[in-house]
Amino acid sequence: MHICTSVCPYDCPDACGLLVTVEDGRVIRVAGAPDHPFTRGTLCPKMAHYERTVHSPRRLTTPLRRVGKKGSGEFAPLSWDEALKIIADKWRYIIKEYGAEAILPYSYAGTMGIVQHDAYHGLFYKLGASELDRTICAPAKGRGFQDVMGRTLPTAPQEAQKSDFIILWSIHMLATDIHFQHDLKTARQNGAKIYCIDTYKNKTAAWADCFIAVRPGTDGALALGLMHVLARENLTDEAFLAQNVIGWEELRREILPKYTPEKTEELTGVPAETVIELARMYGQAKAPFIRLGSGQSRYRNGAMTSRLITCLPAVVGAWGKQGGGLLTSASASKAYDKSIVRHPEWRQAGRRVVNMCRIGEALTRDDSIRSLYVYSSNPACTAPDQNQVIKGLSRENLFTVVHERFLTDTARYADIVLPATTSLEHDDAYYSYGNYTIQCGFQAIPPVGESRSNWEVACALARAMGIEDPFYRQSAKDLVEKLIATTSVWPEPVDRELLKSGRPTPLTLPADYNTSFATKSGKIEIRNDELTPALPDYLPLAEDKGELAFVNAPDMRILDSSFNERDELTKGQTMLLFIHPEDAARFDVHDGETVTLANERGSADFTAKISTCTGKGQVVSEGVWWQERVKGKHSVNVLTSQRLTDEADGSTFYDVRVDLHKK
Ligand SMILES: Nc1nc2c(c(=O)[nH]1)N[C@H]1C(S)=C(S)[C@@H](COP(=O)(O)OP(=O)(O)OC[C@H]3O[C@@H](n4cnc5c(=O)[nH]c(N)nc54)[C@H](O)[C@@H]3O)O[C@H]1N2
Ligand SMILES: Nc1nc2c(c(=O)[nH]1)N[C@H]1C(S)=C(S)[C@@H](COP(=O)(O)OP(=O)(O)OC[C@H]3O[C@@H](n4cnc5c(=O)[nH]c(N)nc54)[C@H](O)[C@@H]3O)O[C@H]1N2
Ligand code: SF4
Ligand SMILES: [Mo]
Repeated sequence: MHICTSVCPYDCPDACGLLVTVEDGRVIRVAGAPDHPFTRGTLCPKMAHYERTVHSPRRLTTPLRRVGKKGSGEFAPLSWDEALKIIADKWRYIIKEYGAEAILPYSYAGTMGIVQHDAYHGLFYKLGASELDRTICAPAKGRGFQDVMGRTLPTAPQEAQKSDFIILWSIHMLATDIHFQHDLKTARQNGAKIYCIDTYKNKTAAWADCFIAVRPGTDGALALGLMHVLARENLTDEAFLAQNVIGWEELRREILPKYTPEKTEELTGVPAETVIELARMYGQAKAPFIRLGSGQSRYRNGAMTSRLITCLPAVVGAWGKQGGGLLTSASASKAYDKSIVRHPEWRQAGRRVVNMCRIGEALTRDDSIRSLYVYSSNPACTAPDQNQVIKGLSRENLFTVVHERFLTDTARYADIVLPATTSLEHDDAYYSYGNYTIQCGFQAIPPVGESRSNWEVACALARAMGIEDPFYRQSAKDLVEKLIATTSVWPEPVDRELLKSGRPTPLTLPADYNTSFATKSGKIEIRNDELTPALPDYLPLAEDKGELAFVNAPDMRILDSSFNERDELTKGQTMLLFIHPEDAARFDVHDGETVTLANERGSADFTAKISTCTGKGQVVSEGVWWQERVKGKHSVNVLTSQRLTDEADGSTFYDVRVDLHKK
């Protein structure tokens, strides 16, 4: 028996350090690594038994070939050599008949490890395949921040320990960034107040000292209302603004007069007196800290909303104050030079680019995509407009390959399924996007069954397609070592011996990282002349049809669709629909009844749960569930749309309206 260090590979901002106990080539226990500076030895309930995912009886252990109808899940095993030959033959034929752009890769962050995440990029560039714009998560949040702050590093979470006023803004911290709790508890012990702004009262909101409910997609107006009060009550930091900020005077003069507390109430549903109270708390705090999640960015106006919220810390001079600032996503990934795995120089000019949020449209518009290669993602479940995605995946003339650990909803539509390793069966280099820590995770056990890592399959397919490049003669470990070498350019020296040893490695932040601003002008750009409009202003959502707003939030038991394989984690109700008592009375809905939500894209069944956790006119459901775990035939994404955000072409999962019918 021995213990190895590792990293949680999932798409979660914490990137916990792990201690993995191995006996006879099997993982028998997984615990948190106490030496991780942010996660400090604890894990979330999902990962506390990661060994149950690694050794799940549901793991795919051999390549499979479809023998039934697409979607039926009927497959027969075949060897790796046979599977690779079928794929290579088919691709050669497709390239000859339709051109290489008829092949489309589709992936996201099933694993956050850089080598396995980016393993296939070079292969598809070399082939000249269509490219995927990876926009499904929250690019609009990043863009909104960047519009104001440029490349300034967001504030480290541990800074919040010294804050006296913290806002958890559209982040379900107890589900999605659970370790931030440690920092908040320290702040709280020192007297800090913690506010939560969300569209419904989830467990994080209940945990906070005060919950403020905002109407979906209207946070931009709330940020403007707060700035209106800050200006009116002289709670701004004029010295900081004069020295560090461009455009404050114009914003104050031209935009803010419109956003009185009363107008803000009308737009956001937040009572005028609450807007005033929140502005005073924020303006009077010595070191206010905002932790901004992604909820507010998944609307048509998501980038503008994020841009407006990003203006707030500048107005009160929170930057640079001990304990103050704004954390959107930590930029620890910048410590590595990912291009050594990705090979952007192999990209071929003029290739078609498909936005992954519009995969449904791309697969159904015409037959121009002839082969889809899916890895590290489950679009049949997690992509918007599920009916259209499934229509596309059902096309008989689409040759679909899915490289997966489990027979997901997407894998069921594959012609060939390839078994993938878990993070404990391969090597990789990781970073966190919620704190400034990086770490490597090395193989702890042999691959389960015949599973192979993304990197191994990318190498095998490159060979099968006649791509003879020395790049593909390296191991994943070689690439990890090269990535470690690239950390030499992070602003401050990285302890590379520690990184090589597989232990959590904190990134030192430059002393002035939150007082000098990495924008073109060197100042915080409330006015940004490169944008239209140059001054930010609220973008209202145009009304769609549908009586109710539908928010589909994260569930604590699963992570996107990952962990659906775990029966013990997913027990209890799925597809629960929170509905306000007045709406329940209006629709004559009772607790526990089955209700159907429908819009122009489709319909899904839910179990009604009458609750004041949600507001009037808005229903909420948590989790993105596999088909086998849902009540009727469809999960939430049958209702979500392929529409994109105002900037950065991001997803708009929460920008949904529906009608409700009783079953
Ligand atoms: N347990 C668990 N952990 C996860 C995930 C998961 O699915 N489950 N997903 C992982 C991934 S991929 C990501 S990107 C992160 C996401 O982590 P978060 O940023 O926390 O999650 P979001 O999905 O953006 O939703 C956060 C909150 O935004 C709220 N919200 C929705 N619309 C609005 C709005 O208009 N205004 C405001 N103020 N709030 C709104 C939702 O109700 C929800 O409570 O979490 C990661 N971790
Ligand atoms: N309705 C609604 N839909 C959403 C969201 C929402 O809040 N509401 N959230 C959205 C967000 S923020 C995101 S980021 C997306 C994420 O959506 P997806 O990218 O589909 O992520 P997961 O559902 O976690 O699926 C990841 C898959 O990768 C597989 N995998 C893990 N490791 C490896 C590996 O090393 N190799 C290979 N080949 N496979 C591996 C896992 O088994 C898993 O099935 O979902 C989005 N979808
Ligand atoms: S899912 Fe997140 S909180 Fe849970 S162990 Fe992984 S990184 Fe940590
Ligand atoms: Mo995400």
